[in-house]
Amino acid sequence: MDSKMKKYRILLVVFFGVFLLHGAERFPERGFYLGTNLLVDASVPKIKAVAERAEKAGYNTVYLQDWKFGRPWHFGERYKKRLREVVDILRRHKLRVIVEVCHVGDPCCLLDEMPEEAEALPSLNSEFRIVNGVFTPENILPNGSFDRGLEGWRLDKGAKIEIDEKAGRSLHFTIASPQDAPKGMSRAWMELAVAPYCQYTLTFKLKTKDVKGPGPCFGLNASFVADAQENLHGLRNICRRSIDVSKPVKSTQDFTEYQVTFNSLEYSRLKLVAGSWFTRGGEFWFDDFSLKPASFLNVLHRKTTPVKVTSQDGKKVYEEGKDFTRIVDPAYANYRWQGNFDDTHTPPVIKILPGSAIKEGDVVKASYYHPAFTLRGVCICPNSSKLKAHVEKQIRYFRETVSPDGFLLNIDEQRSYGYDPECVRAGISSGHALNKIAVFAYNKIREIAPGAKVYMWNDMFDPAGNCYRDRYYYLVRGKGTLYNSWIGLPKDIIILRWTTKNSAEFVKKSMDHFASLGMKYIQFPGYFDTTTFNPRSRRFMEMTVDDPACIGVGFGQWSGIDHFGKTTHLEDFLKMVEEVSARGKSSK
Ligand SMILES: [Ca+2]
Repeated sequence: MDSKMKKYRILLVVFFGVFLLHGAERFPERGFYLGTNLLVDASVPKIKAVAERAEKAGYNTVYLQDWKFGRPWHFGERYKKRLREVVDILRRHKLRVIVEVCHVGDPCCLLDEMPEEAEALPSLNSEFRIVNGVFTPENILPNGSFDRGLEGWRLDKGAKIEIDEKAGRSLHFTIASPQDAPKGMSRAWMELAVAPYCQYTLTFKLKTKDVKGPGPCFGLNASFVADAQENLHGLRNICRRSIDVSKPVKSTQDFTEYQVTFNSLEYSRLKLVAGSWFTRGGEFWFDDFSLKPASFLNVLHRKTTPVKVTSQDGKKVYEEGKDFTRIVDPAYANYRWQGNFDDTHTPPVIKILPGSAIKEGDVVKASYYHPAFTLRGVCICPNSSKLKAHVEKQIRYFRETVSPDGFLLNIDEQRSYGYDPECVRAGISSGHALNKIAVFAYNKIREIAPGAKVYMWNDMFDPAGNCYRDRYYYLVRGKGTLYNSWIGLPKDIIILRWTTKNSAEFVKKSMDHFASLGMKYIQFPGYFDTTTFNPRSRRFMEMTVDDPACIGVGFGQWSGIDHFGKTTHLEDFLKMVEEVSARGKSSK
């Protein structure tokens, strides 16, 4: 190598050394979120590979997640050994290890150990007729098979929707051009009288032909909205999912049956909306809509969630095991595998017993509780009497096993609250309940692991996240009850500030919110699960570079460990951060 080249190389090293120092100085914490399954042996070499890359790229912190963290003790010595092995690997690569505890939100892995503590919704006075000795719900949706044409249905103006006599007299949608779906919408809807606080099951059939995008479900939906006004926008969607995810819709398929279950909550009128949102082309047919009270689907058995069956006038109370068979759903938290909640399976069959006071043809009323299904599953009740002891057990387990550098309170996406008898009895707002559990966990960590840092996601404590002042948040009872959830939070909880809202305005509001509380945050500028690098992340980093409340950066990828190998986003992210920090300095 000639001396000129040598000099050039040395200069290059010095230059990049200074360059890297900028980012390291500006953002002392450089972390990444790592979702794993430690029970699987193959996870170890994968974690090793990611740790090597992370060290090389300049990361110094890992936020470690595994659904087994909900009850790690359940998996015995083998799991303890694995956890220690993995934490050793991460530390050898100069990564501080932060473990997730206090899982309050959707989905909740604490329920694996105590499934009966799920946040519950009441189903009150559902009516069943006894047919052939079986509790049988009746359909309340008129003209769901279109035998009387479009009677009772309304259609999006200008959309190409008609009855197809040849396809079983079904409702036929055609999107040959954007004009067939004004404003991207092509929908039919019906307003229905329902009983408040009743678990209902909607079934229907859907056929498709060459349907195109926008997403994996092709934007086809059958959902329920409440707070019905004349237009369909700005309504409260009380139905967890658009279409049964266990049977995804294909671009072309023959009539296939779907099931959607929901609770009517406080509403006596709902809109059923079926059709397409932003589908880009193709044809589809809906038929055979039917809406019935759900037959004890996922009936919940807890002391505070009793089951009651009476005569139609409510005067006679019937006895379980004497007048009718036991009301149990074997698939409760046990669908396909233990701990799995599901609302698409066949409900239990309840029969009258010999000598029963209930007679064939009678109508009975039944009241019971069932879990509230939200985004991906079920949340725990934040007022559950067992929650605090469980969170303390988690903290002690990790302290004793690996003594983590910090704990991440995984309180996020608590999409249901307030209807459970435990919440009603507690008489506090959803924001207050989440605040209480956060402060409890914080104090326990201070007591059990005094040197460890405490982290928490922003969304349930952020007015620019999920804490709206004047809107509903999914199945949380009442508008704005999450607002003020942040009052009195310990100031040294470090916020992992991530937002799904890709708008600079929301990110700025959220940053200012935590700064005004005197709290520090780690900036998670969006997600990195796509194949192309998130283009907005740079903008969000530029916004935060001069904010003294921001003490670090976080790389957020939620797709699990296998996704790391598919892109170089992990490295590219810190490079982008370095560039932004260097520019931030030089512009001063
Ligand atoms: Ca039909």
